[in-house]
Amino acid sequence: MAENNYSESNIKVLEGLEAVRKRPAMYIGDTGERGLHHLINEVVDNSIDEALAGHASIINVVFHEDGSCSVSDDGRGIPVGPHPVKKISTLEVVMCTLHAGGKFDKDTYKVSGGLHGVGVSCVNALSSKTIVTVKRGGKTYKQEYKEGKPIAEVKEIGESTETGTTVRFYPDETIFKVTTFKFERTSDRLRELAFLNPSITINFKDERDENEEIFHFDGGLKDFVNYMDEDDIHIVSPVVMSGDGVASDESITAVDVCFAYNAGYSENVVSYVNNINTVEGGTHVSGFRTALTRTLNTYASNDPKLSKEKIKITGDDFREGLTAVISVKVGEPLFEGQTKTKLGNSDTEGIVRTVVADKLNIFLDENPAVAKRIIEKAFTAAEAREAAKKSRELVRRKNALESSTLPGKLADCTLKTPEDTEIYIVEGDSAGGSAKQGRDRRFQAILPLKGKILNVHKAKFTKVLDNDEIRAIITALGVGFGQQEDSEDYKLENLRYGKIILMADADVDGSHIRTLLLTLFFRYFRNLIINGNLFIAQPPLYKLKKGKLELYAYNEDERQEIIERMLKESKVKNAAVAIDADGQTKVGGITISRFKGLGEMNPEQLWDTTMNPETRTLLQVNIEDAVKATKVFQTLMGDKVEPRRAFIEKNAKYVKNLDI
Ligand code: 0RA
Repeated sequence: MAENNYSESNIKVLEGLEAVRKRPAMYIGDTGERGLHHLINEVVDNSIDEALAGHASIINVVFHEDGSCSVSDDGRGIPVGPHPVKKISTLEVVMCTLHAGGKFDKDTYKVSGGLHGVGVSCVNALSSKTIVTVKRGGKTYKQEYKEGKPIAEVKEIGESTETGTTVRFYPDETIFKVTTFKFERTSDRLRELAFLNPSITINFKDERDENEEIFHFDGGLKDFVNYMDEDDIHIVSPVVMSGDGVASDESITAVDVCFAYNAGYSENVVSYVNNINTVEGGTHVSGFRTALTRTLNTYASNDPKLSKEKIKITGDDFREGLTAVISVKVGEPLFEGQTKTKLGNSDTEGIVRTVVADKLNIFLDENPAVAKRIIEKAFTAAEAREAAKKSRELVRRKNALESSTLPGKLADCTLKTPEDTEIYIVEGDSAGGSAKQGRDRRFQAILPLKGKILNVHKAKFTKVLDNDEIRAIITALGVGFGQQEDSEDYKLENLRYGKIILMADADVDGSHIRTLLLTLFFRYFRNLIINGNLFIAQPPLYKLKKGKLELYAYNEDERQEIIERMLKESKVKNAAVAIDADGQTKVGGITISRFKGLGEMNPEQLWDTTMNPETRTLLQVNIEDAVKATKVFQTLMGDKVEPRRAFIEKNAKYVKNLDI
């Protein structure tokens, strides 16, 4: 049988893919929902590469009713003939060899990612079944695999006048914790790819519920910036700057940048290298920032009307209200940083700087009215900054120690080693009091906050700095504060606690406060999120009491489970539900009470349910997708009311899991 012929020639290959099945997390990050959706990215990336090489323009992604996902393109089709070195079909080599992908073809545009790029063979290895169909040279070919191993040779199954590749895979249920694909998670990434690559059309269809989207954006990055700012009003409409430069290894670096200004005060810059979101920034981002500051400053100083003002405009002033997308294509990218999402190539900085400076100079000369608006906006920012600095200096002189002492309401822990310690940022004085009594003071510090904190999306930088609650957070954390993740004022090594835990009530007010705090961290302490320091405490929603036994439930399903268990143990059938005078529900002798606020729990209960590392659950906040986070905040906190209402209505039931 064909299978026998295969085992021999493929021993090495199989070893490679067995390693992927043994340690999937090493190749795709994790085996949860994120890893599952990573499989799709991996396959789509191959089709995008084929499109960037100029051979494909349409990509179809389908979620099938049987739980599989297929990705097809109208490219050249993966070659099916014998591989020059391995002798077996090239298709089989691509599908069953680690790192082969489409990337061994030296003539194609080389786009190798840091996060992706483990290849379609990994997807194959982690699927219970994969079917590849190739249309090429007038014929249609097919090969099928089980757990990454071919179950037969490549077969010719018919004729075709078209060309292209279809990969359909069934994620392995023995490897992934969940195997249900989520439409939103995939559509966000596909939309992003369509913005970044305007020559491509991506059709996305979910056959499980007939959901369908077509992503094609002729405007490219301009459309992307408009999408990011869809809930804000533009003062300066999107400006596009594109060009290229030669890198030190003589490959071409392509640069595409688009920026706009909205009426707000925060900065929204997202960046990509070879279509990968560089959450931690890097040389392409610093090249853009330097060019923007220098070019705008030079322009301002040449203008006699503007130069008579004595205030110096800084980079921060030019970034208030800035929304920008930076996309570069680099031959051999070096990815650095905590999550390998920071570009390290030093020559990229100069290339981006030159392209942006040249194109921006031309734009400013041709559009003096727009230039004037940008400079005036930056001047206003600079004036506000200077005024706030003066008032802060006055305050500081009055109380010389003020900025270096820890806030009075911080109950610090005794241990001083950040790896062991954590700080709870708690809403409200009464909950703060319970937390102070309930904590383990050796390693847990408590910082209670009063009422609602400032909405930093709407506030000027200087106003943020002057807010007492925010100042208390800044001094307690000790890392400094900055608009940028690489800001000079920002020293991660000075962080005083390894875990920062946000603790708020489980009601609407609590969720609002949590959103405001998340906005603050997202805007001004983004490094702490990237570094994995930020968490959300999960207080229980219900207490169930039967006689002496008290149990806590964190959601409705758990509540139901506990009730059923308690009823079964006491052999009660058809228990009647009653609501007593304090609004507590009683079922068969079980009293069910809903915790409205943290303040309702006594210190021991708070420790048992929410603070004891042995029994609590913490939700780690991660920047899965910076664009999505930016959009969520923009919608929740932006200028326009209608989209905010629509978002809240649509997501109300998910808000408790808000994961930025
Ligand atoms: C290697 C060589 C050639 C195309 C591809 C790989 C290829 C790979 C994928 C993966 C998904 N879609 C794809 N489309 C093409 C080109 C060889 C040639 O025709 O010269």
